[in-house]
Amino acid sequence: MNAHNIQFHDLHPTRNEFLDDVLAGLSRQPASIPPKYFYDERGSKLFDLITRLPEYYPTRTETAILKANAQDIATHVGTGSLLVEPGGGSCEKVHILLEGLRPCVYVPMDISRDHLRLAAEELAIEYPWLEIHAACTDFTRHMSLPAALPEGKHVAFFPGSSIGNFDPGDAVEFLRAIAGLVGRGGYLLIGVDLKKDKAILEAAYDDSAGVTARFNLNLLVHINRELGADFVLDNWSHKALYDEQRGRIEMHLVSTTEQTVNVAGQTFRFAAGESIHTENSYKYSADEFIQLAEQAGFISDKVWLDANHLFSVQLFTVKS
Ligand code: AVI
Repeated sequence: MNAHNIQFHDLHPTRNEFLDDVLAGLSRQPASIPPKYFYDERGSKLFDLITRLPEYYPTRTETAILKANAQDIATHVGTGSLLVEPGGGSCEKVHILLEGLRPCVYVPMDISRDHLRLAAEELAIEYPWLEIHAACTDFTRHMSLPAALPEGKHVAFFPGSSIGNFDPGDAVEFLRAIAGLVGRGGYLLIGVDLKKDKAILEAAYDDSAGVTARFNLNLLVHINRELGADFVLDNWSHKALYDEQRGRIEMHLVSTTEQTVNVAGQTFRFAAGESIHTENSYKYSADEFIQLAEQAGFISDKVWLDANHLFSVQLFTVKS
């Protein structure tokens, strides 16, 4: 790698944080594990495959919205900003914005170290005029920027409806942290998946090729490898369902048999049919999401939708 316009900041969570989260999650009734641990190297690759599945409409729809409105977005936001992307591990969608926004610095932050490093290095070569500070960090815990960045208007880019993976109360907290990060005069450009027909949603999270199932099960592979656990993969199956009342997709790993699992010297019992809740993916109406963001100190500036109203890209400014 010979690009000179890139710096890498490693703030990766420790093995202890991972272990604490898994032990606490498995001790809960019902058991749950935070979805951020999906993203080891294989998990990140599987997620990239998910984004290209025919059933998984969010990525292609959001990409189309961004492409169709890149100029309008640049007109609203202006150029020369410091562009921050929490969770920007694959640096993929930002390509669409870079020419229009011409940021002075781009700061992708992601928990998946190798994935982030590779993507940032490729981006640095493709855009030699762009200064990149890639930060390997768990942005759900530490929402702070690497030191020594240039001054300037801050723009946070949070695509992919990753905000849907937070419970609404946590989403408000997270958005409040982003508002603090970008400060007065700053912007948030965010992708938000919209409420829609249950069948479309459930197919998106239980695809016919079984990629989402592999992604879900890979969480156990990650835990086995990193924490020395002994989950037997054949004893677990993937389940995704849409809870209309709560407006969320739930993903679970269901124990297919009565079994015990050992993690770092602790034993957990699972009955057949008992599950580990691995992810929520909340869906909002455009107005519901504006109300949520208002609670975090944002004001809606603009909402862009696709023709079928499957997905929204929303621009917010910080309330002064
Ligand atoms: C990253 N996140 C927005 C995805 C989602 O749609 O909630 C994660 C995912 N889980 C299963 N498929 C995709």
